[in-house]
Amino acid sequence: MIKPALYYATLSPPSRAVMLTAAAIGIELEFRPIDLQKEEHLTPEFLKMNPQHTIPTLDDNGVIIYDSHAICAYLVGKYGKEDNLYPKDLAKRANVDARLHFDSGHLFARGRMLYEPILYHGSTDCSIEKIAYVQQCWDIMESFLKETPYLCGDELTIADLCCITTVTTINDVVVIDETKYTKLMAWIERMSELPYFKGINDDGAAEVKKLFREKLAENRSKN
Ligand SMILES: N[C@@H](CCC(=O)N[C@@H](CS)C(=O)NCC(=O)O)C(=O)O
Repeated sequence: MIKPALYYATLSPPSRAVMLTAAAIGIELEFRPIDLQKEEHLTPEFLKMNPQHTIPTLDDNGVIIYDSHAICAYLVGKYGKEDNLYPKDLAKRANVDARLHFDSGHLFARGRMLYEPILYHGSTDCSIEKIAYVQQCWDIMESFLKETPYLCGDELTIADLCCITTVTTINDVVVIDETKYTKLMAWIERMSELPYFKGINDDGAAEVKKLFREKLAENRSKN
């Protein structure tokens, strides 16, 4: 079998979500690193493949898929031996889809509004208001986890794999009050115990944390 190729960066939370999903279902990917700082996602070749110029992007023998959530669902459907990570049952699947959209539309989107201007556009705006807007997601996630160990119930799904990479990347700036969000903290701990988790996630998350602090200081020194 020719391995599906993943265009990715370790600092990208959605790229790490796809890597976690591949590890969870036990398939190997061919990794093709993309350096966003060098604008390798804006080359004509990359834009031809993905006009949205985002990573992760998957090339599965000519089938091109972008958006991590779509990629994770595809990989489980095509290569997963079981459907637990992305159930075929329509009601269960809708629940997972809703949480994937929560990551896309709320969690990652709000985080990106805080991080991207500082990392790439010289901004110094790390205001309490911007942070508080992302922190609202902790309330929502605490509710999701009120009665179950995972975001969609008793089983791990791709919704957990997609949300955890975002949470563990931004949780130093967008602080989680450990006394208030006990379910969320327990979920983070539970996710970090997955055998493949730390090796895939931790370096990239630490890289973003360091880069964010350095860029914020650099941007402030120029203002
Ligand atoms: N919803 C998308 C978001 C992907 C995304 O925004 N990736 C960032 C890196 S973390 C990126 O490619 N940024 C470059 C750009 O948008 O031009 C997904 O889940 O794949």
